[in-house]
Amino acid sequence: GCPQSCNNRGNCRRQQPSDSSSLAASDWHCVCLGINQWRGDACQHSIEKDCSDGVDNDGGNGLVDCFDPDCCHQTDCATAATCKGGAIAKQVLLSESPLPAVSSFEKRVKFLVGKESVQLGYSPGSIDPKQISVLMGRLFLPDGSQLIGSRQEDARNPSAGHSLSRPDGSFTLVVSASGGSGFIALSFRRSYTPNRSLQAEFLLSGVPVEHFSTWVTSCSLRPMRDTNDDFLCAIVNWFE
Ligand SMILES: [Ca+2]
Ligand SMILES: [Ca+2]
Repeated sequence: GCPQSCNNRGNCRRQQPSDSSSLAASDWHCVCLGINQWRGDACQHSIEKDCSDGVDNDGGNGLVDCFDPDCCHQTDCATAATCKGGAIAKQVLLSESPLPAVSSFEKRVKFLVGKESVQLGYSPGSIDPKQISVLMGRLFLPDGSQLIGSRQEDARNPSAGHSLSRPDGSFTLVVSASGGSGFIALSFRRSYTPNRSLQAEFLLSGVPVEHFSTWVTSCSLRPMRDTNDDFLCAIVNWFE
């Protein structure tokens, strides 16, 4: 059945299984009642309903109006900085001329960096082509909101530039673990009121040595504010 019986805020539906032998729990899902009232896999979270009243309507996440990702699809917030997401890598790639079939990793990921691309503010020479990695992840708030408009960079190498997270919370960052340390100081910053930002930083080590590898973690990072709530969570993959 559905998680927490949809908390009586949704209808439990079963997807037609694509494979008739599978009766996995994930075949069941909640269709939340009402439009823009509840979300989450068990309809357990309310939504910021009014995006211009100066009030945190969903009461739980501390983010008011255009600071709340719920509001980013509303016209009230069309120009808000917190609703500005980064470029989508696939779309940038489509505007590039195709590469030769055999190209180095550096050549294949180079398109991610540039004025019209995913990673902004890059100073030439700040990424060592021999140490290049691409970091991908998604950012969520504890209530399940996908966090758009977070700014990521390697705090140990800020001249390599930064990227912005997209409407689905995903981000991409090109890094290089040069300088002998092998560490990346992955830093996140995102406004959550007009004067305050969520900030988090954590050290990543063990940049993969294999040609392609994945490193997944779920983390709980704490913001610089007076609460015990974990605010950001990222799932991070390395590709090299
Ligand atoms: Ca509001
Ligand atoms: Ca809110």
